[in-house]
Amino acid sequence: MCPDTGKAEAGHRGRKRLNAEENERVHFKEENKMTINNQAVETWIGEMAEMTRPDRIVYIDGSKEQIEELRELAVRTGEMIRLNQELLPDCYYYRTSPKDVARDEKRTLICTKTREEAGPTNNWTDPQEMYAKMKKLYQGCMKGRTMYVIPFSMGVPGSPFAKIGIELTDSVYVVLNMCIMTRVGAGAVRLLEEGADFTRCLHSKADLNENEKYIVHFPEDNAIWSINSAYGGNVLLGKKCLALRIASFMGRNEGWMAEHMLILGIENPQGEVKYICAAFPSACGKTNLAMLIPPELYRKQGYKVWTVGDDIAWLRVGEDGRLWAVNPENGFFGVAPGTNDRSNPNALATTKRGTIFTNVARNLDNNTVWWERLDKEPLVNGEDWLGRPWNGRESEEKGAHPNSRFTAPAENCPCVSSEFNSLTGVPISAIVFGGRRAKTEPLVYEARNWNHGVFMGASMSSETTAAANGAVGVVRHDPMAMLPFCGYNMADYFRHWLEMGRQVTDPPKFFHVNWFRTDEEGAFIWPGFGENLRVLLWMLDRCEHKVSAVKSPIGFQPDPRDIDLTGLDIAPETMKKLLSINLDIWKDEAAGIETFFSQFPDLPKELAEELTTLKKNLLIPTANPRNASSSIAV
Ligand code: SAT
Ligand code: MN
Repeated sequence: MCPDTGKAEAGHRGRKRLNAEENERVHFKEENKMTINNQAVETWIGEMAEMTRPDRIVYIDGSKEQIEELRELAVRTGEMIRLNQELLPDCYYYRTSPKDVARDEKRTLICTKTREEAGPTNNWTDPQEMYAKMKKLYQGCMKGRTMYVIPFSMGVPGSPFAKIGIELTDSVYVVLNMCIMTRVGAGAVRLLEEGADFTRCLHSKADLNENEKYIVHFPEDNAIWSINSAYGGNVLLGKKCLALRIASFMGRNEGWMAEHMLILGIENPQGEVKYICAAFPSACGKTNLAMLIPPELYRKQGYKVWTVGDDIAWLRVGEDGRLWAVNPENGFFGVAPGTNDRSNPNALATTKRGTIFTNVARNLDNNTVWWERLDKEPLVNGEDWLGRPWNGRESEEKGAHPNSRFTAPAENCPCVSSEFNSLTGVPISAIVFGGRRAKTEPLVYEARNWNHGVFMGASMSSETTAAANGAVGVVRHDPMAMLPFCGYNMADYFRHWLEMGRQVTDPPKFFHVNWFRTDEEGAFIWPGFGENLRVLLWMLDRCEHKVSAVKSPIGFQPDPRDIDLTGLDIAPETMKKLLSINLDIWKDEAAGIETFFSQFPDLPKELAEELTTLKKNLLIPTANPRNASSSIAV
């Protein structure tokens, strides 16, 4: 932004005035001053600065030096704590305000011109009304602060999948997280200078007033405004806000899909890799599945699992008629509690360098971090996530918040895929839907075809978790795990899925899984974690037509003998139980799906037909009794 490059007036005026007021508390080296030669960018930054009135504006280039200066600044101001640099090099610790610990779905809005465009599952307000309300809140909110300008790319810059954003924020924590989670700097700037459109992301922590907290999407303007929060999902605007809500809207208009899915590759002993996408709601084990370590038996045979992504997949139909996926992120924002050497050694290894830990407990003996189930040794001389002295042997309360997180660079991950930075992505063989269901859902079943797969995703339910504010453990419908992340009317979203199915000539197969089925005592029956590979391998065998399946009222199921249990202490009867379907429970499930669907006046007819088929298969009388045959449609 140097004055002699002849940029837009508004931007320059704003910038000059701000420079005059510049406060020299932080000194950034001259070479870190960037330019973004794009008039729309300049004008927008000028307008936002005019409204929020920061003392100074700093452009983020993503360089190591600049990141280091910001870390030092955060330590000096007390915003972050530098952790033990021998044990955890370049790792930092951060606490949010105690009431700002998760995504806030009630305060997240989709502001399209009409309410109908946002649909019945999203919070909606008229965009002009919301802009007016928020402009008042943003007025002067950065006075005395620095506004950071973060040009970033979701996806590898230059890939046909990539989308560019610029986030303006007054939070150093946000800058440092964005530098891990997205590709910040030169690549994005180059595309902006070539005239790329960009998502206008504005964030201010303001005064963290929870009554004025808003995370607002204006999909028609390609803009996101967030205020009064400093928690990840509400403020790292490249993530859920851009890469899911705004991207799902773009995808519908441009013919691709943005999904809440992990992407993993399974390499067989012959060295062939097949890729799977899987959608699970937040905090249901996506990171663990994405970084799965094969059980020893399989490792010895030569099986390997490679991580492409743990949270978000962007999907396009390739020239070959297959579905191709990229992970638009560059890091992992994973749930810390429960991550350990047994559950996910790869994730743990990923957090050992360059990681920001948020709301975990701190070990005061060695200035490292701790969380529930990290190890068997409870932390004795610690500080809990609220900063209070904490002794895990004595305290009844948790040391780490259940939604405490690590923000870790993907490049640290021991099993990161060689395709992680691929411009074209990876071809997808199977799409998996799943959630936490204690009883209803069997371990695994397969859809009959694409439309049935879409129905499977659209009718998904899961128990709520600590990833969002509100009650935990309540079963709710969460289609494709996108209920909190779909940026437009969910009925249109289902329609878009069905339309994509018409374009894919070599489609993946669809499966539904449930790792969380419990016995009479409430204990999980299936061991989960690495053992889940056994179920994934059955799926791949199905994709390659190597194994048959059994017809059931809800889809194809494995013959229990076809899931390899070698080396596992699971009796064949237990496997039968895991795969069993209770028809009475399923009749209730079908009624629940019908009620959920009834809120969409223009539900695609294909989904209504799939529901009718399910009801027929469950022998529920349907409107036309002549159709209620006892034959199972599979
Ligand atoms: O807080 S995030 O939305 O980024 C993580 C999640 O809830 O999946
Ligand atoms: Mn997620």
